[in-house]
Amino acid sequence: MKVLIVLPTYNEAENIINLLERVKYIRKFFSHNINVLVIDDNSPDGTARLAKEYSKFHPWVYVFVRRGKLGLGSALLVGFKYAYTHGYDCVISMDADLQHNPFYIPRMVKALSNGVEVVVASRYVTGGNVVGWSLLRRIVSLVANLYARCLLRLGVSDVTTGYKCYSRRAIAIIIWSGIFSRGYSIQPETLYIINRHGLSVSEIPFVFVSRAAGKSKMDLGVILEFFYLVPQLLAKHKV
Ligand SMILES: Nc1nc2c(ncn2[C@@H]2O[C@H](COP(=O)(O)OP(=O)(O)OP(=O)(O)O)[C@@H](O)[C@H]2O)c(=O)[nH]1
Ligand SMILES: [Mg+2]
Repeated sequence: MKVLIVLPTYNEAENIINLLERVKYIRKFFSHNINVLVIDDNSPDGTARLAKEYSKFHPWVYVFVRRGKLGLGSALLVGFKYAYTHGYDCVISMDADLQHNPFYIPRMVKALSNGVEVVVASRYVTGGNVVGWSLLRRIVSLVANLYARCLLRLGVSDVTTGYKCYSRRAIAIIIWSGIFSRGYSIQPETLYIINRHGLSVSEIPFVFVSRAAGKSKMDLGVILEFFYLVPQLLAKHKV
């Protein structure tokens, strides 16, 4: 099985090498071939330069730099298209800030091999958790999650997590359906598309840790955009 990790980055210079080293460790013990595609939006802190340096000595790392900050959703879509056209069987979307521990990758890929089309690393199932978030951040996340879940009628506990594993078939359907979100609403959007097409989804418990380094790109604008865009997904994906 050919696995691609899609890593969108914006100002993650303090995290990127640490994360790639963790992936390197997992690769040693994993029977499948794992590559990484970093999609950087020309981060002013030099994330792309660091990733490119690393890729010179680690040929399983590819780096794609876009001209400016074009959004998380559009970065993921670039990664999905790359994975599809390059024949990957399985695609993992992951944040580059060490909140998504690569330790979960083998478990996610195994769940996918058992016939599921999408595996969600879920903070909100038994055994999952969020460590280190303020009360306000927890409330915002829970409300956003509940809002998207109810509006889109998704049977998944955690619809806002960015840590997911997709089969080739799921990726093909997502690309074919088109992604409307430029930003964070891509997380429920991919699940909505998958649900509309009747593909199976499973969740594994996942412990999310708050950022140790670098700045969050989540701000009030991003949150408001999320709440504004989610209802529009209903009209965009009618199938
Ligand atoms: N290429 C690209 N990556 C982005 C963009 N916005 C965010 N990212 C990356 O997407 C991932 C998620 O963004 P975060 O800022 O960590 O969002 P979050 O995890 O919801 O928020 P925190 O918990 O505060 O970290 C990180 O790897 C970011 O660097 C963007 O516009 N373009
Ligand atoms: Mg993050």
